[in-house]
Amino acid sequence: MVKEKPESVRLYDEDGYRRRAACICVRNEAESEVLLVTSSRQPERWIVPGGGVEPEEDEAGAAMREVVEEAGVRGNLVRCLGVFQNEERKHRTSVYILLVTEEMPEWEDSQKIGRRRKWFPLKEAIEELSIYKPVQTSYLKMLLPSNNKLS
Ligand code: U71
Ligand code: MG
Repeated sequence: MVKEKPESVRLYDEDGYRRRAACICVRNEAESEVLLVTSSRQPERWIVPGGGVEPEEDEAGAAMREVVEEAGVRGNLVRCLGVFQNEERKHRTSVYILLVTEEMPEWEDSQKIGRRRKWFPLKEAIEELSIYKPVQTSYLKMLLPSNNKLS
């Protein structure tokens, strides 16, 4: 299912949920620091960079494109954490871990809308998101060491 919006095209899955993709950008293999960006509409709030999947791209490609546009970083995809549903906003986001190798000094959204980026210790990022972004909070929590260890 395809629906036009002013600047881009929104794609929907078979259940009518908008398809999104996002990257949890990590600074090192310990995954102890993550990169958040400011919200487009409320620049004092921090969010996980991501956005709508566009025609003729897959979820992983969309996730990497979105972080280039919104956060100005590139890197290597480490793994997919899963697909996370936001029942209130009716979208589903495929979430990847991206190990960042390059931070561009300027990027599309820094120039267009003054979007900022900042590294947060994982626990602080979870605190930042917990009020306004419960679904993003849920996938960041999957990186906590207590959810991660084999033993
Ligand atoms: C916004 C909508 C919006 C979404 C947008 C959300 O523009 P953006 O990339 O920063 O993200 O704003 P946010 O998360 O930065 O505060 O939320 P809002 O509460 O301001 O309405 O997300 P949601 O309400 O659907 O959760 O989605 P649409 O449907 O208004 O476009 O843009 P998104 O999903 O990231 O898409 P893209 O491709 O523009 O980055
Ligand atoms: Mg977005």
